[in-house]
Amino acid sequence: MAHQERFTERAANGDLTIGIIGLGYVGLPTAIGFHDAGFNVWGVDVSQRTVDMVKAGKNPTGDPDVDDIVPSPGTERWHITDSAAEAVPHCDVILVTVPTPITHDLKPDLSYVEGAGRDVFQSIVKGSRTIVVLESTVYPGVTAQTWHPIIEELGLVIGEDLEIAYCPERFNPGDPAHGVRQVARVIGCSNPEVGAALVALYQKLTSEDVRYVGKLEVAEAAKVIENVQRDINIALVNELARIFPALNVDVEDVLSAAATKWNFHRYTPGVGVGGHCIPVDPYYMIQRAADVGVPAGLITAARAVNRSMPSHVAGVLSDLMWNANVAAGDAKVLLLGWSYKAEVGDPRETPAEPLAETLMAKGITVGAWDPHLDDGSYPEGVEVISDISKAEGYDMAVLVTAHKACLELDWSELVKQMRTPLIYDGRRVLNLEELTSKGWKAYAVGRPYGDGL
Ligand code: SAJ
Repeated sequence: MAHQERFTERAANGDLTIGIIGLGYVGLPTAIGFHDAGFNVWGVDVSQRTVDMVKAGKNPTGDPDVDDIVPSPGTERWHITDSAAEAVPHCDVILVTVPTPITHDLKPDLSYVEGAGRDVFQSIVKGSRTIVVLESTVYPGVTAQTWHPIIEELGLVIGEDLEIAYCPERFNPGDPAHGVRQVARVIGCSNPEVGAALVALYQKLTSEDVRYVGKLEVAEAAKVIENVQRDINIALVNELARIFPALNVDVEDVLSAAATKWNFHRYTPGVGVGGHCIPVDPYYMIQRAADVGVPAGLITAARAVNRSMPSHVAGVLSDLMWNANVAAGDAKVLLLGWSYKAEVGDPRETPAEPLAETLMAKGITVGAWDPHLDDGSYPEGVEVISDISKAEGYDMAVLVTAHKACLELDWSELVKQMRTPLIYDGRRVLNLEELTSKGWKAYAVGRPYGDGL
């Protein structure tokens, strides 16, 4: 029986050992998912803190959905280590789920993909045909460009010692409806038989569609443009959120009206676009287009619009406090929420940071309260508020992250703690009329700000 057929049969029976390199937001739920699906799992992470926490049955990620599903110590078929060299020889398939951030000058940082690849390939057993699958978000060509040189340098042969494939993670932190067991997947691989074998494997993980889509580059491109499209759509509503107030029209009224059309896709303007996906992945596509000399003007322009939102909002906040006679050198702003997204504790690329920095550069004092983040998550200069009932003497409250905890604040109490009762809804999720009735002067992104409500 051919290697792939045997692999497919073993996948169907859960009789495979799966290695996961990188136990973060994506890797840990993936390891748990394959373990729950009956497979033997080896989880590997370079962070001793992560390894220790997972070994103790604790969740080192910020995603609350993982809190109570980490297998307890001693669970069978569940092995955690900081050494790829220890894990790899046990594994039939190895999934690489390491970060692919951008550098300070907005270029793709592939060092984690390279490092994890080298750690894995160095420990591949010759002739084993171990399948190594990259899941991290990259751009077309990266898997081959990054890993082939290492494979050749180590004298390994694809098709004999190992196979490589790409299966993008599609994980939505803080969204239990779209966990690793409920999302459709695409698989790219130059060898269709290996692609088919991986389809059989991932079908054991997720209840949704799993599809072999052809060569690696197709799957790499699909993932990155999924997020490029989202960034462009958000940029459109953010640009409209700057145009319509100048026309004395609330952008949310316009978007809600337009959304009555059957194929209008509803997005919401905000103080900015954060996270480790949406504001990052477009730079991969921009880089790849530049590599081949094709302009990516729309993708680049959308990034510029979204990146400009924090400074745009900082300017509006300054105007509003000026109009309310708040003394320029003495103004204090309270940020409600800091995490890039509601219900998760993740400050990566959060728009709260450039917003705070722009305000502080104007001499404005900035306090921040986010019950999902620990006190060490904030940059220098931000006054960390651990207990919102202790926040006194602020002139402007800004809803930055639509955490439930923010939406459920006692606004009648908080307004009494303010020196000036100004509030700015940076995510268009608050009931501005209700806030006004409680004594606030309420404003919001994309809403005309004549004299408040
Ligand atoms: N945002 C807006 N307006 C919107 C939607 C989002 O300003 O209408 C902002 C959010 O506040 C946040 C940022 O954009 O700061 C990103 O939000 P997101 O909902 O896209 O959340 P992410 O970054 O966790 O995106 C994940 C991604 N999942 C994967 O990469 C596997 C993304 O592909 C998903 O489309 C997204 O979840 C989702 O669908 O929620």
